[in-house]
Amino acid sequence: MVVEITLNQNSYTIDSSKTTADVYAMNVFRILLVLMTFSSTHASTHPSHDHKVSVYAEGIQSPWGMKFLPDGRLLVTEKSGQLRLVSRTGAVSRPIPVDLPIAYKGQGGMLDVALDPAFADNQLIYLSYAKDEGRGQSRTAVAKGRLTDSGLNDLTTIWQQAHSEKGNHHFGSRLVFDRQGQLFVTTGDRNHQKESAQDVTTHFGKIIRINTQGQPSAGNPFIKDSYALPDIYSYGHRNVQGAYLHPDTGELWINEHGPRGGDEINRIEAGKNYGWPKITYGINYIGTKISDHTHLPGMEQPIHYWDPSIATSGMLIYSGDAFPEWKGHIFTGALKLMHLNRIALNENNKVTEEERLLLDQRSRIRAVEQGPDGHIYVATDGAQGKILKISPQSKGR
Ligand SMILES: [Ca+2]
Repeated sequence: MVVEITLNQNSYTIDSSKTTADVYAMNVFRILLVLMTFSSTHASTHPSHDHKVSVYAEGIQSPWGMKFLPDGRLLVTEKSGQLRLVSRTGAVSRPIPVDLPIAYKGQGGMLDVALDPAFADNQLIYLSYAKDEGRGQSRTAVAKGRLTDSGLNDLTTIWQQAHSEKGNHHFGSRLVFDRQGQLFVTTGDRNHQKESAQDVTTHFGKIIRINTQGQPSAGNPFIKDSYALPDIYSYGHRNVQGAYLHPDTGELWINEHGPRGGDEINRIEAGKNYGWPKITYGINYIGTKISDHTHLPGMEQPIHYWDPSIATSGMLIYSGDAFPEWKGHIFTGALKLMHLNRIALNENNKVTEEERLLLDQRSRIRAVEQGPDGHIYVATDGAQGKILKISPQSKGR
């Protein structure tokens, strides 16, 4: 049984079976929480690590993806189709133009950015974007280019979804390199194609794994299957807008938007089916059912789900030294419920703790990254987007 308790800007979730002893322990825990809330002048720091929040950079238009360069500058995508470089002191560069056919509408636009594993030598970057195909059609695509002092050059699209679709919803899309130098691309079901998330002859609702030329990675699960698309790594996803390589295991972890209820965190394994829309913890926005099932054979259960949906975007599994108590914790941006969500897991990947950070910012959180200093950097959505920096409160740091 999962019990969520929301108190004074903090939310705690504890896992428990239904034994009397556990219910008793849970009640004691609840009472302790209430006491903590009333005895603390600043309850939002409990049980959290002490931290402070500052504005690192501002005036960025709808930041979507960001990565730190080896020299410490932060490269940020703007959804409308430019890049910005943020200096180590937080100064924001002029827009760097990106010459791609970007469908900037609704959830579409320029999306994520990844650095080539050999970026320091080759200056190559990868951009995901909603590609405009005309007549209201678009598809998720990935481009590759060279970022130099003169701008972004040699730009070519190396991968795109096999089919385009109408509408402006559910493009994904995060870009993450694995330890073999292969690139994960997350997609969405484009809203109109939710049944296609189960169909391995389409790229709707899939996680893709390609090499730096845009070709299917050797060793992909369906590469010898003449029926399935060979670049598919996993399927049955709705709209994956957060992804991170686990710092301990090297596995891909993701978050995905559910419908009304049912946003999920998933640990991705090659060839597996994550269930959408056959199984879900959510319902349609108008209140009607999507499926009678939350479990079915052959379909993976999420590590965690949120009901109500927080509207997930961005993901970080923390591995720095600035916040020792947060090592291994999962940070997820929340668009709709406007916070940075922190989750702790035990050794069996069961959620033991949940906290909502940055609630007082009242901002939709789009992206989260760990800085070279181990501090946590968060991009807020909107025309006047900011990069917020979360730093340890303790003196001497
Ligand atoms: Ca699922």
